[in-house]
Amino acid sequence: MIATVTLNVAIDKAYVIEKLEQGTVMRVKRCTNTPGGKGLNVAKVAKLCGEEVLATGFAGGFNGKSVISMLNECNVPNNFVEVKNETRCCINILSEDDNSSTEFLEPGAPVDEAEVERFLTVFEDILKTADVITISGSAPKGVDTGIYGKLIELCHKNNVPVCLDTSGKLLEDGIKALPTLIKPNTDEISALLNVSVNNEDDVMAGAVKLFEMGIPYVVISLGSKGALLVCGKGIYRGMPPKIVPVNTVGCGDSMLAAFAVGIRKGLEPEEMMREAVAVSAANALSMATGHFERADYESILPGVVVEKIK
Ligand code: TA6
Repeated sequence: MIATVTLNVAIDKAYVIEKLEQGTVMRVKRCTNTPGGKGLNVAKVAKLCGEEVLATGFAGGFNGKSVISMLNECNVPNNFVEVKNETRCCINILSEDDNSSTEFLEPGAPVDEAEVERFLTVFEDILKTADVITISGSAPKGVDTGIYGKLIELCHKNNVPVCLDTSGKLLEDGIKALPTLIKPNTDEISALLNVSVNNEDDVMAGAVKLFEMGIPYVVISLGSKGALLVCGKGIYRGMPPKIVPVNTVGCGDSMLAAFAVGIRKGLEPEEMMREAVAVSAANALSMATGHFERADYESILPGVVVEKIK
């Protein structure tokens, strides 16, 4: 079972409009509401990959109840700590004229110490049955930036592999506990290592440095250019076939989900990379965040190229 941690759950609202024009009244052509927050995208995608999942974190208010009922409707098992403040919304404006995606991510309402303590108790219980843990995204106010490091240490104590996908101080503090896998983007590598990252050589050098710090799998998502993986068996590069994306929100989360599935299955790095690139690209063909159609995945998979660079 893959348990996904989302401390900052959201209702993801995607609005399709013709053209984004500031200072005007825009009529939305289509809108979708899906359970959001990076970790919930991971849970949804891991389930679509055929895995048993359990989503956990904080959920509060009417929005929190609505997220839980949407997860129950799509049969995503969950065990959230109910908090008193309202779960946030994240808006994604999809403009048809230029195919752009503009996201507005609310910070999320604060949680208090007692709620954090309740979560840690729930998390330690989940560790008794989880095969892999994923920890994704931002955290609400009231949560110390060392929280992910604390969760990772609990995973190590229980011999459960743990994948971390976050940014800023949460990532900087989290990697000190040496998670099994991280998936930083190029800006996050630059901030973590205090180096400039201007080309793929810089990206690879940064990923190798993070691997040499003791993180067994370092994945760098390169968007439409695929992904890079540095691990104990070498350096791999995965490339998707050319596709016309519909909504790229959730692609990074989909990639993380596929790597977590690969770790749970004990796949070889090459296989892990192939699956992750195909799942991430298939997510880009779906309007909903953290979703892919099996047919899209199956049509993309044969076109994925994975090469062992070192
Ligand atoms: O990556 C996409 C996404 O998960 C959206 O679904 C939206 O919920 C946002 O990112 C949340 O990001 P955060 O880092 O705040 O969890």
